[in-house]
Amino acid sequence: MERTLIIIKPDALQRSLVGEIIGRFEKKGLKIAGLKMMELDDLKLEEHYAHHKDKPFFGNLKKFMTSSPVLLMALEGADVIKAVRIIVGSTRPIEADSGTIRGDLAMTNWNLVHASDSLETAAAEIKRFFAEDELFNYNKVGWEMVYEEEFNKEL
Ligand code: FUP
Repeated sequence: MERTLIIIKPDALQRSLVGEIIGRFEKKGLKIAGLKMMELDDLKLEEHYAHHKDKPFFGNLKKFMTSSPVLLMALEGADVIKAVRIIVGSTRPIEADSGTIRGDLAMTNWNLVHASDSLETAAAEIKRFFAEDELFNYNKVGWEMVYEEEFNKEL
């Protein structure tokens, strides 16, 4: 099944929103395939945000993303990349829909979470932050109640 990469950013840690954010993904019915804490450095950020490297805000973005550790998560589920982007909401929290993490909990470019935006990006981002043995395959109780199709395959 598809996987995506989530970064729970320094503002989420500082504002005690880690549980709230992970809870929203869990409640949706997504499986946690990997989870860890890390201090990002400039090198990792220049790789991760390569598309922003020459933008005027990049210096501030690096400063923010290195201001405390972050949590990294690999989430698994059918169409998980799309599902997670919807849960996270638009990049600019002020424009993000109510009900999304950014829409409900953030106001500025300090927008609490990063989520991969395509299959290709997700694969590269998971590889960037997780070693093979940090990603787990396991059966999740209740999984068949979320994934009707998986269940019906067995009938
Ligand atoms: P997203 O995929 O929603 O995380 O959005 P982007 O890759 O476009 O942006 C990455 C991060 O850069 C955002 F989370 C916030 C920051 N950013 C700014 O600080 N200023 C901008 O004008 C655009 C993005």
